[in-house]
Amino acid sequence: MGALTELETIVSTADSDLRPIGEKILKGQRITGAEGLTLFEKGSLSYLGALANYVREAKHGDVTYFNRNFHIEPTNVCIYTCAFCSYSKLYAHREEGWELSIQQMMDIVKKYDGKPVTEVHIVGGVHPKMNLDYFADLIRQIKAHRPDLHVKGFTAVELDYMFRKAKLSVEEGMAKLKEAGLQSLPGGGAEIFHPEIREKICADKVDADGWLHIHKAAHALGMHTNATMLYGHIESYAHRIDHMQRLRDLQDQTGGFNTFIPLKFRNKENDMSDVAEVSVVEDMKMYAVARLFLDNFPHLKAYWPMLGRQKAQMTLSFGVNDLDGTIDDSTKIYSMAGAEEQRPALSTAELVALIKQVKRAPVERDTVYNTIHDYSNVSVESMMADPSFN
Ligand code: V47
Ligand code: SF4
Repeated sequence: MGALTELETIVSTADSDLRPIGEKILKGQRITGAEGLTLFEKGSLSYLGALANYVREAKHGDVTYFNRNFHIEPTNVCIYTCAFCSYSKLYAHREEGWELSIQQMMDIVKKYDGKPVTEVHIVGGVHPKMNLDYFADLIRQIKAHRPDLHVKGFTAVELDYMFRKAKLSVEEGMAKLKEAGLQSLPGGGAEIFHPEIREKICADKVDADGWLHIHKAAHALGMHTNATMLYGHIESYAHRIDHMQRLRDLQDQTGGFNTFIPLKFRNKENDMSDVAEVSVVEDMKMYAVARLFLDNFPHLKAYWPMLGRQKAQMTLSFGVNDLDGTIDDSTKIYSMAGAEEQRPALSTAELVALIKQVKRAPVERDTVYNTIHDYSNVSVESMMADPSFN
């Protein structure tokens, strides 16, 4: 039996509430919020996986993207008090945290001189003294030193604070950073948009409308952005669907989102340590429903430092087509929250091997998904022996 006929059989023999949803997906039709909720509540892992994999392969075949990147975390001092955060130190206790000068951040950038990285991802706490001019200066210096390095930086939470402090509108602030050289926005700070949950886990930072406004303004300037969702804590499936619905609606208007990244809540060393982490089955269901519901998002990413390498490999059968990057042990956000990877770093050869082990086609991309190199026909052994991939 061919793969599609097999899937048609799975769909036609499914329970009466799941069958019509599967039929819609096979016809390429959009599912509703209520149908998304039914998938979460009633869909078996195998049903969701089969459908999500069908959509993934229809969009991307076996192609699985990664990039060569590193992070800069300017500070973990933060004025906010998100209950799930294991990373931040309040301003009053800032001596326990770190605050990097522009020089120190440029030294990190210079460490990569001559290395084939294509992206720097800048993200950190909201420090009251690191303002818009400070970061515009940093971006200018990075671009002057290395014009080919794509600068992806600052969550909507950091941007909201910077713009308000500078007394600029969102549109003016974004234009200023774009002019300095900022090219795209990461997806952080979204957490769960619904106020019922947001008020409990991160009441004091930018709300859903403010987050979406910042991404809309970036899209209007031609910048691409990502979106995340922090799942697996005190939210319900309905809150997850509400979150994805708001993203899908904005994407219908702008088309500016590249990637959706579900982030699994980790419970170490934070004020929500009493909340149990969800199972691997829940993780895979989350990816699958995201792939099925967010029909207008081109890419679905599993951030491997958070999940660990083996679960990241599994996600490639549940709708995911991107694993993020080499990272080079340059981020602490997840290791501090108890993520699997305590010193996240993968060489290009290791990432390619990881993807090939599950029979997918590894493709190095730039930040906006232009292909840099297709490694499908390159042998892992030859890459392991080549220092430029290690
Ligand atoms: O918004 C914080 C999350 C995010 C915890 O755009 C936690 O390519 C789990 O958004 N358990 C920031 N998650 C990081 C981020 C990101 C990461 C990788 C790639 C991209 C991209 C964006 O980290 C925060 C928050 O949701 N986070 N604490 C925790 N205990
Ligand atoms: Fe600050 Fe971000 Fe941590 Fe919230 S998640 S406390 S905004 S560093």
